[in-house]
Amino acid sequence: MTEGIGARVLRKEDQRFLTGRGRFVADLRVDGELHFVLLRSLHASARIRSIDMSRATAGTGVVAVFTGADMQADGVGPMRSLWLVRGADGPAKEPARWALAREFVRYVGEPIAVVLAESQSAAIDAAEEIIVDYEELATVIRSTDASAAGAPLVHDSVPGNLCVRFSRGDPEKVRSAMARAARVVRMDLVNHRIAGAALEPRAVLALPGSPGEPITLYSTTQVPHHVRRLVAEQLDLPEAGVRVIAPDMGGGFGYKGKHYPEETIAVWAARRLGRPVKWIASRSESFIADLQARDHVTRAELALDAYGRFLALRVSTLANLGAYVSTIGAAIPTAIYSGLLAGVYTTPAIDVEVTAVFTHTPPTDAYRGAGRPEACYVLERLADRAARELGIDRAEIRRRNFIPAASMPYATPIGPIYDCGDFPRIFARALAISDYAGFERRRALAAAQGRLRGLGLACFVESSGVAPSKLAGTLGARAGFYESAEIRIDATGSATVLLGTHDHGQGHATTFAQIVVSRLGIPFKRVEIVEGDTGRVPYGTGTFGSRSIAVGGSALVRAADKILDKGRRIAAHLLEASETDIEFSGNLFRVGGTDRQLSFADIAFAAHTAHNLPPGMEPGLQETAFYDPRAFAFSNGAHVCEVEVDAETGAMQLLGYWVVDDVGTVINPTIVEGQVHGGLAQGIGQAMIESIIYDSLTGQLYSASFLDYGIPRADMLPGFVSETDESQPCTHNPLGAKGCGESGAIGAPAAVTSAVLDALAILGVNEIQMPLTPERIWRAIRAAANHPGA
Ligand code: MCN
Repeated sequence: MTEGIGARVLRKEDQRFLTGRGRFVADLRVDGELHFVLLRSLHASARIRSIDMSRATAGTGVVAVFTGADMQADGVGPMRSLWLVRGADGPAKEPARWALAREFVRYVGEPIAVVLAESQSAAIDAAEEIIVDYEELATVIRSTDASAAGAPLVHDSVPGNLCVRFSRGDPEKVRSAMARAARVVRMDLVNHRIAGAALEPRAVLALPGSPGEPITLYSTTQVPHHVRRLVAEQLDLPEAGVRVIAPDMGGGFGYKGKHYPEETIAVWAARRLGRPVKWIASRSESFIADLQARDHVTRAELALDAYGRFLALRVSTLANLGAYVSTIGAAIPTAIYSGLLAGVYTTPAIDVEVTAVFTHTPPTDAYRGAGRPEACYVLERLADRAARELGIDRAEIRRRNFIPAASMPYATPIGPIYDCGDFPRIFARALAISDYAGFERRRALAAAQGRLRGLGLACFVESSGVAPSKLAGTLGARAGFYESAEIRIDATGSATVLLGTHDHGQGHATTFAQIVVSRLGIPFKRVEIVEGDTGRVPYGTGTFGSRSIAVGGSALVRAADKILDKGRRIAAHLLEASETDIEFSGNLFRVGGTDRQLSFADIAFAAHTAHNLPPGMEPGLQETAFYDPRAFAFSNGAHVCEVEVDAETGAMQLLGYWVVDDVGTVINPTIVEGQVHGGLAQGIGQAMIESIIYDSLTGQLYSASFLDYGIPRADMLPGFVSETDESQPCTHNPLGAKGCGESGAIGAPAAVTSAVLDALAILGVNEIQMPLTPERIWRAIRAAANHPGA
């Protein structure tokens, strides 16, 4: 089918975007709208003695200035997390977090007051007139300092700044395996903090509506239904009292999939003033006001036998949650990250402990990969180090430890059960397309010209489509992880599909339509996809964790099956045949073995006119399905890359990147390629140049603009060679599809670091921490035993 599943259909949404007809929050202009600006904390830790707003309030064009006290007086509740993961000593601690600070501020950038004015510039000017009398308090910025005796407390109610201690696995088994191992490889790893930095900064617009109507909140969010619920809870409104619309969005990358203070402030202020209110983040504001990610410090130990087989793994990670628990901030480094520490390997004994702590920094939460790049980084760095210490080729040590395809389904010793996957095959293909065998020749050629060439490897398994709801519930989630899809067929046989997911660059309008084409035979151009509006889509979970295809797509298939069931009954009635004799293929209902048939459009017409339906059947053709996955869809892949390092300057160039992904059944190969490429760019960005850096005493952000925060640019990236392998479709969802949106970002940090260390090995460099900036590489070379000048 040229437009169905598997076809390289061009993205239907691009015509609109490429001709400037996208509709983003900042494009929306409403009569009488006010602009708001937030006054944000200058200090990482302080008590607010007083706030003098008199000059601000008197500013030209200023309509109102509010603080946390005003929200408190209105009974506005705290920001709530959706996943308070349960740890060894009880659930994660959730100290109160207010949309506007009350008495204390706990990170630079925390909102303190909101100024609403007739123009953005008037609001900015007025915000500068607010005088806050701060009593500065001691700070703790680094996670490694948070648990130290006598460390300042971020919240008086949380001793030791400990949010949650989470463990998995079998410490005793690991201890005994370590005791009899031929070798134990130990590493200290830092997975540094990064920012999302989407093209479009966050923005909100709230319309108060007429009395009795819901408030409408336009927001740059990936999760409109979560935001509806959380804002309604905070403002003590029914969910029906808030309609959340997430229009076109210039990227989300996970960090826009969480509930933000500005959303609550907008709805509250619009109700209070009875006027539309709008906020658009500036770029530098985004660096202090958006959620950040990663920030792990890990000690990892891998026990091996003399043949290089992994016997046991012990991982102890300190995760920096920032000052508060964000929407699913406590679940990412615990439930999600730790569950993937078996990776693609057969390690029989694993012991993981994650200590998640509060610090005086902005909260951390999901960002593309969310826990999985961190897990991949730990395992792949260990595999490389073990290979080097045991004198085994890096590819060979992986081959000796892969979970064989024949062992599927495979129960890892830490919980997750992989339903399928052929890791050795994916890896072998990645080595083949990258000409692994010819690498030493390329290295020698480069060496002859004075350049250091290195090759990097990384394999990963990813838990796409968080699932099932019941498991998440046992792990402390306050939300389900199912998805809903509704298909409405009109009298012409065209479809409108309403989904609880949200597109912000993933091409849903195209791929979901392709599924409808394949399942119902409706032409591609007659399928409309609707997402991102709680007023039109009654229920939904949203888009994050590469779940839209595995969970949303499955809900869509289920809804399509219901449409077909009804269509079959109508066809049987009209063709005077038994329902069991009706076959559906292409777009035709046919009595098996005959030429008696009706098209899908004929059936739609019959359903809508209701002139001749089976007795008792309701008119119309419209079905809804809710799909709660039985398990994660375990995508997996292998990355290979090659770099050259200039030993004199430390400059590194990425020369080639090859990746093979198992994302199960591919709906649209072009879109999957695009998703993988985008993820690679972000993973490479983290490896090479991106870094959020705080002053370790004051908590001031040094990398607060694109002058100081590096992002990957096209000239840093080689042409990617990416392939998919569809031999292992997901066994428990009806599409056989696994997510692909994060794959690239998961393997890249490990692969790039692996390549740089390989290039530097000849100089005696054993270790380097990301980001691999020229300065870091140059310093590592200078410190190495065999550096050129030594
Ligand atoms: N797809 C497919 N075949 C598969 C798997 C996926 O054709 N076997 C298609 C899907 O139909 C969808 C796209 O690939 O059109 C991505 O699907 P999926 O892997 O389900 O991921 P989601 O749609 O749930 O998107 C979320 C994921 C995440 S978690 C982040 S972060 C991310 C990403 O996708 N953020 C993005 N990709 C992004 N792409 C853009 N442009 N912008 C972002 O913010």
